[in-house]
Amino acid sequence: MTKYEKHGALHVNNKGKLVDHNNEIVVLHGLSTHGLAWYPQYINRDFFEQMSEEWKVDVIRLAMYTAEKDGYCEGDDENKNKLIELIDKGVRYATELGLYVIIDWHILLDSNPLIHKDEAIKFFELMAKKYHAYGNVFYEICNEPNVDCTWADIKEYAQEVIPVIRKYDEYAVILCGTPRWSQDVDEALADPITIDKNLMYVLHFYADTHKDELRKKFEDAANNGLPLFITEFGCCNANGNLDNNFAESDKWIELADRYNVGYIMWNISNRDETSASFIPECDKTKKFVKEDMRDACRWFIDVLKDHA
Ligand code: IDC
Repeated sequence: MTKYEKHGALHVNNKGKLVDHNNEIVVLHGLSTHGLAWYPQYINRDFFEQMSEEWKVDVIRLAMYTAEKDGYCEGDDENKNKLIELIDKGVRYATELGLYVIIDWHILLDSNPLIHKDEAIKFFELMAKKYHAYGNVFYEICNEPNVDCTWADIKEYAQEVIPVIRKYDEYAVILCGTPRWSQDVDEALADPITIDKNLMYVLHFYADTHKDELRKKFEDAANNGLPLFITEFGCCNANGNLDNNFAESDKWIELADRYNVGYIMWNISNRDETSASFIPECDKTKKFVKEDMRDACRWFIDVLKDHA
């Protein structure tokens, strides 16, 4: 039985934990796609089934870039429709297989979510209209605000996007990125968003770059009841490449587990980079075996199995 089959729709309780209707804590673990436009081939049912049944993934994050490479806000309507269809497929397979699924508005090059706020509002209105009856869908409204984007900017954006989602979808959990590539959860803690209770704040780490200093921020926020979700992490450098650091990765896993915070690994692709799940020579899209995988993917499957 999958976690979704067991626990159904989740919400954030008054202690900042993700819980089911019995107030039982539910911690989700899974994988993130690379950009949907970059690697659409991995959105297939057989692979989702393997992730669920063999790898013990509970949640899949559908990362849709807004700016980079056929990003949602850069391309034409045809491109938009292609991306919407991919999300639809991803949500459908996840639902059929009893998985939770995150629809991720993946800002990055467009460092401030206010840049594409109007597009985001239209997008999330459409998503919420489509998926409001699904208990397994989460909305991640801005991946990683960065450079000079402030918490005030993010808050302004969130306060406009959240009510649009809530107009159609009363219950889904909403995930909100934080400043400096989703690290500065201390700023969210100091000045939280108060218009919605079913909201979690996003922290991302790349274990060979982000160490004790970021773990301290995580811990302070968690100890103060801030709802946290690690919707993206890597074992390597923050550029998604260079060396893995499994000793630091283990410290992060231990910490997240201690606070019952879920985590999702970047990325499902065979791109020539350390954070990719599969080696570049592997052009399969399903039925993966150990030899197809990079080190971090193998490491994470062991983590997932330990947690299942
Ligand atoms: C990276 C991809 C890489 C791509 C790049 C685009 O791994 O293939 O060329 O984005 O700019 C993040 C981002 C995530 C990054 C990842 C690694 O959310 O989009 O993916 N990363 O750099 N935050 C920290 C690291």
